Amino acid sequence: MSVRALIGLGGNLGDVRERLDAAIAALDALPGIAVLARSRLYRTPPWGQTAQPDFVNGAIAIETTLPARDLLEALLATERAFGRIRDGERWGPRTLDLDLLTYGDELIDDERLTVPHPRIAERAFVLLPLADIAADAVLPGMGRVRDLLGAIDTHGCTPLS
Ligand code: X6L
Ligand code: MG
Ligand code: MG
Repeated sequence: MSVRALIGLGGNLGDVRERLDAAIAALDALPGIAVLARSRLYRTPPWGQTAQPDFVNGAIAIETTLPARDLLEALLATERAFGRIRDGERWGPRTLDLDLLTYGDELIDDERLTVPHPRIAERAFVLLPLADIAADAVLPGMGRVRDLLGAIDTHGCTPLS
């Protein structure tokens, strides 16, 4: 039994492009995860805490045999392997952020995990890369990626060459 999941990637410290390439390869190498597609990478202005460097963001589609909770743990372990330090600063700069956006068509909402990620529909830095690989995907309870993207402002977000 395998499930298709969508994962958002980002970072804004050091050589993010190189790190995202390496992180995607590391995820693909894990037992139970196969990368199906990857988006372009985008330079995006920082949201939330705006006094920090621009981000590089992307997205991947994977096929996985891992339960959602195990997949989340694999993402967090990969963040740590690529230098992510969670020091309590909520929206601060980071080397690598891996967000579980969707897990099949499941709706999950517990203390560890909320899927689909509740803020996808507002965020150009998530929807732009998602539209590269899953424009026709319907995010459970939210709508089609293409339609969500059409409803927001994407200015300031540009594909890396
Ligand atoms: C008001 C208050 C408006 C808070 C927005 C938005 C907070 C996004 C946090 C917000 C608010 C976030 C990334 C980022 C972060 C990223 C870009 C977050 C968590 N992560 N900006 N800011 N890319 N461009 O991956 O998403 S911090
Ligand atoms: Mg994030
Ligand atoms: Mg995160």
